[in-house]
Amino acid sequence: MKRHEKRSYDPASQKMIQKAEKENIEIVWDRYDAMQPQCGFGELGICCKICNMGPCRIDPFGDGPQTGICGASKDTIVARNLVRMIASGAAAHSDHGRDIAHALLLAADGEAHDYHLKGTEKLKRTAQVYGIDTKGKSTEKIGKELGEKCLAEFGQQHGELRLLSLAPKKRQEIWRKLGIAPRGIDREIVEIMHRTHIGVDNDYKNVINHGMRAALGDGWGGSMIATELSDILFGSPEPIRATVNLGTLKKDHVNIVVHGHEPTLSDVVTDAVKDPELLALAKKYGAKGINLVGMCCTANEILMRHGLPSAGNFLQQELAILTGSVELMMVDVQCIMPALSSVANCFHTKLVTTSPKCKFPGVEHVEFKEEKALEIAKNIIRKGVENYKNRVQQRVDIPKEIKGLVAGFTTENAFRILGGKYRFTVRPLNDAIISGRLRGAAGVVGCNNPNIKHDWAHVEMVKELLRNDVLVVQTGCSAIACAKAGLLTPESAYEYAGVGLREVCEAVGIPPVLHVGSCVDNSRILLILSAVVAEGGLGEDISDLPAAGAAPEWMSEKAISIGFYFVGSGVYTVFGTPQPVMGSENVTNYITNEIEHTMGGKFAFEADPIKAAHMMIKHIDKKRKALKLGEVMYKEKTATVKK
Ligand code: SF4
Ligand code: MSK
Repeated sequence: MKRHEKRSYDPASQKMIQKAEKENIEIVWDRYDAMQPQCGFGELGICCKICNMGPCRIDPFGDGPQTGICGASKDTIVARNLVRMIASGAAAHSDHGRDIAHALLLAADGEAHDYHLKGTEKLKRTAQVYGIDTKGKSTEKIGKELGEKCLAEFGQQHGELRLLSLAPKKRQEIWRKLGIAPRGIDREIVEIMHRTHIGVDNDYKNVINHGMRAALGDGWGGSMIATELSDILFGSPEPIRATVNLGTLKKDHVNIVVHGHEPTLSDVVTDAVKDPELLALAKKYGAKGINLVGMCCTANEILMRHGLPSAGNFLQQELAILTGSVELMMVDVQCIMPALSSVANCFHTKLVTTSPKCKFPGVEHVEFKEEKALEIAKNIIRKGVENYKNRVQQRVDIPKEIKGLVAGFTTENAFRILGGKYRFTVRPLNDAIISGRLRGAAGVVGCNNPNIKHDWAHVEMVKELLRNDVLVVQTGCSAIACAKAGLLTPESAYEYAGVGLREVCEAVGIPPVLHVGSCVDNSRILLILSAVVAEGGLGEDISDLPAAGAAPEWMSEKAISIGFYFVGSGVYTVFGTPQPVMGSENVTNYITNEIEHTMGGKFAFEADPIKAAHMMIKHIDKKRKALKLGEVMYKEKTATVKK
């Protein structure tokens, strides 16, 4: 197998990897190779540099030191490092949620004229959860009260986050009994930093249980606030057809890529590119128009709400620039590789940062402010349009690969669709599982990582699940990976789904894989699971459901936080490569085994996606048995999957 084929499963990416090699441009896989062998202590999680007596490291072979200079055991060191990853991941998601709440307040106050509260139905429903009396109040007044209440939850010191009340009652009781119901979003993150300071918490289970509390504050707090308030501000997504992969870039258009996470900028950019003056300017420079595409989770935001194309996922950010066709890439926060500036320097591509939280040395910064959103967005687009004249057409090389997909599923509309046109109910989903037409459901989410062939694990895992009648729900870069492989269309049910799943997809006209958004939108999956429990017939808690989760190509600290809030909500969750815990048998055993007795969910690590899919299927079958459900309806498979 050639090098580019080993690096990516996606033919479009393979072409750009070859181009990088030919033109001697260093990209992420080259840096990954140069980093080998990677630090074994880091991989095992047994290096500590929390204080200046260190750095300390535990000898994994037992010959050298078995504690740090302060006496911290490997269990303590591993647990502390792990929960610090949760702190960072939860902080990233939650800060995103905070920014959306801030934008909602500005919009409600009339200070951010370019935003309007579009999701009025969701506004009322969410206001109710927060105990806001909506009677006789204007949309703006309700929005303002809701925004204030959500913002207050970041610094809340006592009590519980309001959105926890959306979880099944039994789950809420588990959290209370274990003392891990999050009090305030920031509070739990700060407490991680305190507990993991030199000389504080050295009981690994106690450390991890608090990490779980902070992660729950992400899933049922910061991330859920981000999702719900985004739906209120920008409107709830509806199923929508779109396209994906590098082939969405256009040879004869000004190509603008929005990359990062927060929809406050990208949403307004979707309006800015329609500006007649900018379109005329693009024509003046010889382009046929302005082509706006997304990258990573910003792609998911504009894909879900506007049907705009996604040029690719995490490992394709440099590859988009390598096409030579990108006039401008604007970035906000998270998953933006520092290497982008050097790759952009090899082409005419202009890189523009927009968040005060994410600047690059030597890269133009145009600060985004909600109060002047459209004006700033147009200003940035103009820079891209003006850069078209610098494009070297001979260097343009856009892979032809492009695939259609249907995105835009949400907790609410997935219910409506599954329940028929006018009903908001998951009854048909529950019935399909109870009857055995569907075996169960799985959430497959997360990033890419050069330590696994790009997209391969996502695609193969999902195909195997579909083939075994498991309905798949996706977010983030995982959804983009499967969309590129053609799995996110209703038609794909004929090729990939087992007989039962295909029947369900045919009956309701949905793809076998439901794309529910970006990484903060994993909170939608929590709400879908809660709705399935509430509908009845499948147990009393999320941990009773024939369901499982996976992050087969994870890389970010956000993925760790997501994993922990799923396990803490009762979900069996399989990560591809292990979390950095293997240096402590105790911590590994705790999170992959023991924790199930208290939380109802646990982790597993398996890099082979087919094996991992079967671990999930086995778990689903175990839950079916516990619920006394019969066997799955159809034994024969319709699709054949190449391994
Ligand atoms: Fe070493 Fe302990 Fe300091 Fe960590 S906290 S660096 S183990 S002395
Ligand atoms: S962008 S967190 S690589 S999913 Fe959300 Fe993708 Fe993972 Fe970033």
